[in-house]
Amino acid sequence: LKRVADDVRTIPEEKVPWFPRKIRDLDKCNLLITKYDPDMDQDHPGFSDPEYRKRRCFIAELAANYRQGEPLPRVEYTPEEVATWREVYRTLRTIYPDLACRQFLGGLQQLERECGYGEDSIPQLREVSAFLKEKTGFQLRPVAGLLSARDFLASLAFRVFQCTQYIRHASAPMHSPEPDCCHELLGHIPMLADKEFAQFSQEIGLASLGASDEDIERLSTLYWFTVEFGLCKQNGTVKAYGAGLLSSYGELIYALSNEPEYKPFNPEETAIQPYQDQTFQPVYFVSESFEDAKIKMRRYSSSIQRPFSVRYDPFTSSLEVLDQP
Ligand code: NLE
Ligand code: FE2
Repeated sequence: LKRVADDVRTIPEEKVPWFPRKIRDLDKCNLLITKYDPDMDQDHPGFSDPEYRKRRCFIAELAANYRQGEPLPRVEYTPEEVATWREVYRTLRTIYPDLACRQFLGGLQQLERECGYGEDSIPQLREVSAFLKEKTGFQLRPVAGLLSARDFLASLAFRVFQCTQYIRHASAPMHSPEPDCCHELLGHIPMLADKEFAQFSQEIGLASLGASDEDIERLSTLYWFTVEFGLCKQNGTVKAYGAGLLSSYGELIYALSNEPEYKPFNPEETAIQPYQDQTFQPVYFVSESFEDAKIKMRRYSSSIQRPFSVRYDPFTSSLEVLDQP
C-alpha cells in the first residue's frame, strides 16, 4: 500500500463520489431529507401547529450555523417540551430492564449517574458529547433534521454522531417517524457509550466513504436493521439494541412481542430487505451477539469494491487514503 497525497491522487476522480478527508469537512456533509418535516409532511403531528413549526425553525437554525469545533449550542427547553421528554423517559424506563440489551442498560446507568440523565430535564448535547468523548471518543454535532444517508454515514467514520436537538410533538410521544432528541439521547447515546458498538458504528462509516450510490443504499439498509432496529440474543433471550426501538415505547413492545417476522442477521440478505420509515417494521433481524454482527459486517464491508482503502488517523482526526497495490 502506498500513501496517496491529496494533490497527486491517483484515484480516478470522476468515478469516486466526494467524501470528507478531515473532520472539518463534515461542515459540508449537511444534505437534509425534508420529506418528514412538519413543514412538508401533512401527516406530521406538528403540521397544523404553527407554534411547533416556528420552534423547529429556530432550532434548525442553530444547527445550520454550527461549524466543526465550536461549542455545541444549548437549547432552553420549554416546560411543555420537558413534559414530553418526561413522559417518554418514564414510560420507556419501566420497560428497558426487560427489553433492552445489557450494553444499553450499562450505558444508560452511567448517563444517569454521570451526565444528569433523568426525567426532569432534557440533557444538553454539549454535556452528552463530553461524556461520550471520554467513554468511546465519539462526539456529537447538531443537525437540523433527517440527513442523507451518505452524509450521515460519513460522519460516523470520524466518530462524529449527528444529533437532532428538537423534540417530537407533544401529541405523539410514543412513536415518531423522524429522529428527535428523545431518539438520539435515549436510543443512540447509551449504545455509543459502549466501546464495541462505537467501533461497529465507525466501521460502517468507513465502509461508506466514496462508495457508489448502490453501495450507500445497501449500507444504509444495513445500518437501518442493525443500529436503528437491531435485535440480538443475550443469555438465551432476544433483546433490543436498535435506537429506533429504544426510543419508541410503541415499537419496542411490538418488536419483542413475537408478532412481527424475525430473520437471522446476514448482511447479504439484510442489505436488500425493503424497509419502511413511516411506522413499525414488519421484519426485524436478530444477530447471535454483537461480536457476531461485527464480524459479519466487517466481512461484508471488505467485499465492497473501491479503488482505494481508507484508514482513520485518530491523532489528526483525518483519513489516510491508500491506493490498492
Ligand atoms: N421511531 C423512532 C422513535 O419514535 O423514536 C425514531 C426513528 C428515527 C429513525
Ligand atoms: Fe437514529
